[in-house]
Amino acid sequence: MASAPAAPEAAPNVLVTSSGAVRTFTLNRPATLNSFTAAMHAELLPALDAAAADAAVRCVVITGAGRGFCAGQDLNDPATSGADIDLGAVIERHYRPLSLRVRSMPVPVIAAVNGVAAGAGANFALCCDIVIAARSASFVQAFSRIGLVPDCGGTWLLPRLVGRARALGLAMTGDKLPAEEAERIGLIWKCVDDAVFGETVAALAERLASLPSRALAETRRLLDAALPMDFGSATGIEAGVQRELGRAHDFSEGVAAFFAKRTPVFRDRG
Ligand code: T3D
Repeated sequence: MASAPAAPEAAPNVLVTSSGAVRTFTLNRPATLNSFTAAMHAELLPALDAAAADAAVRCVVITGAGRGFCAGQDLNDPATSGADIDLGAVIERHYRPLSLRVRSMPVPVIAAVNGVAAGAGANFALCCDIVIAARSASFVQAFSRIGLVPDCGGTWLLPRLVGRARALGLAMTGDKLPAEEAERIGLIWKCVDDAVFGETVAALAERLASLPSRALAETRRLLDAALPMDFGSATGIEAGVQRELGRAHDFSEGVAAFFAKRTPVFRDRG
């Protein structure tokens, strides 16, 4: 008896590719500007966990398929509609673990913002260590337009990145901020012409992958931890971490390479 034709496989919501030590995650729901669904979350978080656990990965890149980066929560997803809707549970189940995961990766994380980033999509990008955007991209704190507050870390990130006045302006109006302006006000690291976006991201990722991953992850951790501290406490923590890094491979390798006038080969990872 002839077997039934195999059902067509659904496209993955997140494409995962590797090039050398760089792992790239491409949000892959272009018809809705890569907005998040429960299914996409179910692919993305374990994939990030796997990258964190893989010693061969030394830099992570997150980007979007098609003309958008990510339009935040998919407003058609069943989790966000219905009488017994509990958005707090959605945040606790998906966005909070995702933002915490990104901010505790043992390697640097680049948000390569190829197009519009809105709502939780914008703040997901801002959670990353380095945000690089194509000139045609934009950032939208879309929450106020639908009666919500910034999530995915937005309330913490925005005032720290751009100050209270701009944070409130962006969050209350929900206005679209062009990438060039986002760079000018310090919301993101850099905005580059669309024509060179891909190659610029690839070069940056490769460069970050060659740097001492453990020291880079500790740098992020200390910068975040120092924000609410006084100067004395922050310098005390610097001393403790520097003590540990000073005993690790990458420090002796970096110094040896400096004197030998050669490129260092780093290998430590948090
Ligand atoms: O669970 C919870 O709700 C709590 C968590 C909340 C976190 C959040 O992220 S809340 C914020 C949710 N996001 C938004 O409100 C953004 C909604 N989208 C927009 O405002 C605009 O689409 C953009 C400013 C991002 C881009 O505008 P534009 O003109 O470039 O594109 P478009 O035509 O509006 O969108 C293109 C298509 O994507 C369109 O579908 P169509 O008409 O071609 O069939 C549009 O409906 C769809 N789309 C865009 N964003 C979403 C979406 N579909 C579902 N959910 C979306 N968020």
